[in-house]
Amino acid sequence: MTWAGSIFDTAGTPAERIARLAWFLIIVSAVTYLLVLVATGIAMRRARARRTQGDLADTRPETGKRLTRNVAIATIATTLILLVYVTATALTGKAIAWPLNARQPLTIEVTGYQWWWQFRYRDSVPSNWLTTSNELHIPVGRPVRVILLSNDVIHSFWIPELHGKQDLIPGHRNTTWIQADRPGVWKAHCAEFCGHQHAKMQFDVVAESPAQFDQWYIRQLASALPPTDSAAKRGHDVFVQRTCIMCHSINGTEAGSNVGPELTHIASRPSIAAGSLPNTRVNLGRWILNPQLIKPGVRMPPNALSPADMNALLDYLETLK
Ligand code: HEC
Ligand SMILES: [Cu+2]
Repeated sequence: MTWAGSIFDTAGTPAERIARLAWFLIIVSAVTYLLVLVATGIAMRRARARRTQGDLADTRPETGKRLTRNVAIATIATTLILLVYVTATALTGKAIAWPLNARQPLTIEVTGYQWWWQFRYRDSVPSNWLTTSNELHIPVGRPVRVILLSNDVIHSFWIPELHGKQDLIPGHRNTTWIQADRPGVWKAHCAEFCGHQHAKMQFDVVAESPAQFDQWYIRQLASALPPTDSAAKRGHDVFVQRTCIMCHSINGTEAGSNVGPELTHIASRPSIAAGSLPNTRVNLGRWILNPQLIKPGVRMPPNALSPADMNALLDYLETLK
């Protein structure tokens, strides 16, 4: 499992403004903290110097006046700093609001499931709506409006390089937006504890050129090709005759259930089980045999397949590019 990137390694406007605010708060707070430490140190040295002179309490009137003045200055400075913080935070909030003049935004509906992600790309033509799982592709330079929904409990959508966190709440529609200003591949996380396997609820984010994005989109929209060789054909039969069909969909076959992730193009994805494992043949086999060993409590039952059936099934899944 790889940990997500950094909020300081920004790739888009909202994240960049948030990082700027974070640096501002960190630096001003650090300097303030150092000044307080220095002042405390000076006060302690003075007190000790007085004690060694046997002078326990300094009761001179000018000392009292000086102290009153210093405390007043410090109080005013603290209030001013807090006001500056509030203003900077409000300005950042304004700067990262959805740009009303956004041209040709892409709209993606994100639904959180325990413990995986479903992405639905909206299009003005209904037959061009695309449903994928656990991998989010976006075109560089285009604003993406993200509608956040949940199928069960509260999750949180977080791509550190692109924006702050936003909750996915059952029965409620939240929205946020992202825009990648440079190409990149990132790991994103669920950022709200959502049960046993919350830590293994990640997704891959790929920001690519508009042309590459369009190519990806067209490929994903296509139905799965019917298997050609005999092993893959047998694998297809295993898939539709076993329980898989109750929970998964593969466009172009009779499998059309949405309990688990969409598998039409599973072989094109870099990872499986919501970013928990690299998508290799061995990992796919381990996962299908007993997903409970990889994500205990996961909503997919073990599958005691014969080695021949398993190999055929893996051959078939590998054709789903
Ligand atoms: C009771 C429902 C159910 C059944 C039956 C089921 N699955 Fe799953 N499957 C799921 C769920 C839910 C997930 C997502 C688990 C997670 O990552 O938390 C999943 C994940 C997967 C994944 C990983 C997908 C990804 O993008 O991460 C593959 C591959 C998969 N299942 C294949 C199969 C195969 C093959 C079968 C039949 C042998 C099968 N499943 C049977 C519910 C099911
Ligand atoms: Cu979650």
